[in-house]
Amino acid sequence: MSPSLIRRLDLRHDDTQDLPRAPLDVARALDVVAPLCDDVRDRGEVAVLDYGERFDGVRPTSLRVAREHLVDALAGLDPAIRAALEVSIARLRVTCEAELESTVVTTVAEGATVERRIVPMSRVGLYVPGGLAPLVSSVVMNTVPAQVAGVGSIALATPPQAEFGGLPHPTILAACELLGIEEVYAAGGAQAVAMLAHGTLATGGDVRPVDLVTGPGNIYVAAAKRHLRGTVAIDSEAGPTEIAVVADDTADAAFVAADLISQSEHDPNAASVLITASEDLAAAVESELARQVPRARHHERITTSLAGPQSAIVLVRDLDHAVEVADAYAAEHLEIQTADSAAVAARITNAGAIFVGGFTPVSLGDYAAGSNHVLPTAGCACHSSGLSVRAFVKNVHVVTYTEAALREVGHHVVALAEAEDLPSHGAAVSARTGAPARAGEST
Ligand code: HSO
Ligand code: ZN
Repeated sequence: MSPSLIRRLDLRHDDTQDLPRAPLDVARALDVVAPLCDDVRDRGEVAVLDYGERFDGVRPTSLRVAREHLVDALAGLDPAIRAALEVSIARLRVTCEAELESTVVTTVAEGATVERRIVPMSRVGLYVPGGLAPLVSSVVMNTVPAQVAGVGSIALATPPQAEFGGLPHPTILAACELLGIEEVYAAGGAQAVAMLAHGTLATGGDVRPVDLVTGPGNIYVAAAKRHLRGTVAIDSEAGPTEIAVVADDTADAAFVAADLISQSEHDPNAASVLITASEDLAAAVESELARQVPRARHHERITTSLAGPQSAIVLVRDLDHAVEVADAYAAEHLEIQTADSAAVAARITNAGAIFVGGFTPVSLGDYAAGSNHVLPTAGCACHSSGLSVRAFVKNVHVVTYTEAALREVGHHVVALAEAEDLPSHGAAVSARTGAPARAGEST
């Protein structure tokens, strides 16, 4: 038998071994990315063009993509791709509209209200990677929640392509036009994130800085987001794709293998992990991989991804152990293909998104499930969420008390202010309620 395309990691008797993880070190990439971001801040568009020339191999005549290129790209779009994009947009829009939180007014006591007002971000920057493939679906996944949230001003950056004379890929431009995004920049990588965060007004350019940068990308994009957090808000760090599948004997090995391959197709650094207690399934998936991988168009990068230390078939003791390992791994995408997939899914706490049952592959979610595919990677799903309308809004508490309502609670404020040795805080209340001010306080 030929050697397996993917290693096995047996945790049945020793589960102290490290889970498969990409050997990517965002902190190390910061050494390169931090000075690059500062250079973009200091030299503006010329620096963005310089880095584009170096990393993307092309220097566009203009960073801003002229509207006519967007219009032409949509006119030239294959009708089948347009139809698919329209379905993808419509499904995601339905989810986003349903998930948009509304204003809540709480009456805390008579005459005392706290309103949670939902306010969209004013201006956001969306990043769409070029990488090994033009991720047109990422245009949809970034844009739709921003638009549904009510963001007034949207800029989108995506790498220039030498093949298209320094313009971004035409399908990406077509999707921008379909979604009504007019401010598109042919800028990629960390330099694009820095350009969006700092803007270029201070260096004589036209790019206004944004309040938030979202979108997936490679390790340099992730490092730039980490470096610029604070200058701008960012969504989660979404690095190379990961899939974990929790499966038992009832799973279809051909489906499991196809799904592992689908995400390995993205990137030699993509991670594919099967978590199972069944040796039979493990063996069946190994032979399915051996059958399916050579037929795949991108078999080289798929083979590299599967063979990497970030990928493995993880053998566990039982389903409980599988849930424990899946939670510890905190996959970007987690599929559950077990006898009662919904019950297992309900027990998972850490995952970017969970795909339940044999007929819900990750690639459905990548394009047209109505869910978002911009998700936290590298274990960040234990503290971060995937992109949604929530990322594009802020909550503002609007507090309103009548005089009577302030009188009712005022003495409690005074007491707590005293406890913190901040008596002037109490005095600001007493000045209104007429309660006697303590010696030495001004009213
Ligand atoms: N699986 C990727 C998203 C994507 N897949 C775009 C295909 N196109 C990260 O979630
Ligand atoms: Zn994908």
